[in-house]
Amino acid sequence: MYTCGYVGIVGRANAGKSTLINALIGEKVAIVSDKPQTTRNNILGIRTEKNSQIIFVDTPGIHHSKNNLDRYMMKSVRSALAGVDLILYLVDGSKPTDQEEKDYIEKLKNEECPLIIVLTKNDKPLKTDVVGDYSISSLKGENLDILLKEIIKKLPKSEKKNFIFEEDYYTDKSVKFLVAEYIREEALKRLDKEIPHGVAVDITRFEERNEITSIEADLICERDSHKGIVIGKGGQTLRKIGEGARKQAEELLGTKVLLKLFVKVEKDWRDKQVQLNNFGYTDKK
Ligand SMILES: Nc1nc2c(ncn2[C@@H]2O[C@H](COP(=O)(O)OP(=O)(O)OP(=O)(O)O)[C@@H](O)[C@H]2O)c(=O)[nH]1
Ligand SMILES: [Mg+2]
Repeated sequence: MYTCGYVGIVGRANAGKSTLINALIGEKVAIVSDKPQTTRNNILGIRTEKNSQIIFVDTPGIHHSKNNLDRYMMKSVRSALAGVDLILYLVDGSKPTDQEEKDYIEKLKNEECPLIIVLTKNDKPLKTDVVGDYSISSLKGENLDILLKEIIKKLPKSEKKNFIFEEDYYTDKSVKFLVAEYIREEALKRLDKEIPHGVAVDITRFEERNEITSIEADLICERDSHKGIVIGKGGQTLRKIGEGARKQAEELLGTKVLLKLFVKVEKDWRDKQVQLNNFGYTDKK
């Protein structure tokens, strides 16, 4: 018997969705940060074993829609849920859960799609009163094996091999997309307050020659005042963002990487219709 299917990972911002996907895939397909709303696009993480292929759909965290970026992100969540065979709803177990989220979970229970409720971060003290089916720690790898078994049990089966992706694929995203995301992650790590949500990355050059990949990218922020903060004193912040992203890109690509970053200001890019297709990463060429 073969198993293959889509699993939508949903939950509030910061619940640990992307961290879980990376842990289950064993590769960094989705960036992680302690700031809410890190993930902006639906990203597939694919785990293939001998008799099973699980396609995880990472989604932006659920929240109220404010601007076009928010609305786009919530549309991503809905479209991810429309096509899946199973929903994993992640509740941050280390925080009290508000009524709004509890209502949302009740709504999901009434959907036709099978649902597993997972409490995350069980390496920290339990603060939620939501009753989960599983309690995991992606950081410690705790209970991930039993969760995986349950996921496989609940996905569609067939006599013939029914895999959707080639067996060595672990994401649907290009290396360019991943590098842009790594740059955004390094920026999120080093920026505070409102700025992180206003940062997008545009890869303007990506060339591999003689085991060296030359990459140039724009870090796009919303205000002139943000530009100075992204660059930092004597260019220090930007340099650190670049160093971190270069290391991650070298690991991904297996080549030496030369990375040049430029900071640009595009006012209100979050509300611009043109960018609605691919927030957080633009690929104009
Ligand atoms: N202690 C602990 N922290 C975790 C665990 N899983 C995730 N985190 C932390 O929780 C924070 C948010 O993790 P993400 O994986 O980015 O959360 P997300 O749900 O994808 O967030 P959005 O993309 O913003 O919706 C990060 O600081 C992670 O390191 C865990 O098992 N234990
Ligand atoms: Mg995420």
